[in-house]
Amino acid sequence: MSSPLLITVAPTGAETTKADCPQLPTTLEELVATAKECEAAGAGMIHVHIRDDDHRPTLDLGRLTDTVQALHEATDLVVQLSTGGSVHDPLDQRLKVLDAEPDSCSLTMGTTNFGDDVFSNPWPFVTELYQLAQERGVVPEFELFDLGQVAALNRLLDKYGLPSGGRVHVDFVMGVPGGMPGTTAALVAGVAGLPSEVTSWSATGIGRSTLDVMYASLSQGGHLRVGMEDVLTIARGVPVESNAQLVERAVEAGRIAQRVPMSGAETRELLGIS
Ligand code: KMH
Ligand code: ZN
Repeated sequence: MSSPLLITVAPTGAETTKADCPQLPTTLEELVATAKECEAAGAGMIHVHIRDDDHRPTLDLGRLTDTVQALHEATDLVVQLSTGGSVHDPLDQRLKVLDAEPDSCSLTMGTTNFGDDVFSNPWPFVTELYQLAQERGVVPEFELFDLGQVAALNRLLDKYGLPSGGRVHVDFVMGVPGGMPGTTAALVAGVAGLPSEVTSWSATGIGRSTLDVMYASLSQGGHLRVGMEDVLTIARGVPVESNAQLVERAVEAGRIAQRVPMSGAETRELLGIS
């Protein structure tokens, strides 16, 4: 019997330049077209970073609000805004992302070395963002870059209770230089430490770890995140042509594992989004 598979697409990210990767969707038109293609291919949720007119990462509230609206008009995908932004974004601007009223927001459970940079998520910021999401009815996806962040999630839920909607969804982001490796062993250790309140989890492997993490997640009953935020090659030395290509590959891997892609409506139910 087949079971449902949530495929989240993370099409843009904040760390790759348009110059290095012209096929990266950086304008609103490109993002909406990508979202439609990925929904048709089998995605149920989109994890969104936006860019300015020069294709640089921005947390401009007007643009974020327009983006949420445009994605809702064009698709039935769950719209998740990144509160991680880029490694250079200040914490106060990252909190303001919730003013754009997304369905969901990413919420990273601790500070991580991120290549040569630092992705800053001090505990007071994490707790403020979490309580703001609870107040606003925005459903967080807890992003875990390291095993210590699994413990931090236990601590957060113990102290502040359940998110809006009562479901707890987690995404393991693996293989960042500075975070946990993208290996089956690390994923199994992470899953074993998850709080009992967790109702669903997905995983994504950055760069070369992408396939290892995809198969490890399927083997453990997890969901998947794919997209050009996380990987820019479809095979060694072969550039990704589009985000839909990565979604299609995830659908095919899921099919072999007897998993069926979830629609936006099914994803809303999974995540407790009304
Ligand atoms: N761009 C990374 C530093 C998130 O979206 O919440 C952080 C990130 C996580 O992408
Ligand atoms: Zn992101």
